[in-house]
Amino acid sequence: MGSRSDWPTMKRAADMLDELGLDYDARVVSAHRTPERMAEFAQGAADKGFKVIIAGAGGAAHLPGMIASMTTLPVLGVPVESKALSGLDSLLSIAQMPGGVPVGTLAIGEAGAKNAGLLAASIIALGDDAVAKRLADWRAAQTTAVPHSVSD
Ligand code: RP5
Repeated sequence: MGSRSDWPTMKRAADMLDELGLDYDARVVSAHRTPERMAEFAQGAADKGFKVIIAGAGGAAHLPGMIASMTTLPVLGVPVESKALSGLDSLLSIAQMPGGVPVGTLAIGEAGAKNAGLLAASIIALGDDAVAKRLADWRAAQTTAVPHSVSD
């Protein structure tokens, strides 16, 4: 994430990964405040064994796109809700990547972070049957938990 202040949002992704039993690193890597840290992380991520990168940032949110420019790992971008523009700035900054460097963009805020965790699990599940089973069980439990009426 671009700032420690993004953590309350990005923790939703971490919670999801915890629930599905996936390992992760939760790092603060700012595109504009720590550009060298960002480059070192993005360029070395694949060699270090990372499989998916979830990048959350707010405002002029160039972090996901910059990371995606330095790796071919899948990058999932989470637009963090900003004070000035409620995250619309973050969303457009992350979603409107020019053709050639993709960022898979999620919804603004906590729902986007949660779904980024789920989507990362889906990607990992393509090559890991145990993760695929946990993910399928989680989705089934979510379905079962939906009541048929408001009095249930
Ligand atoms: C972005 O600026 C961060 O991702 C964060 O969402 C936003 C504000 O950062 P702070 O000023 O709270 O550190 O880079």
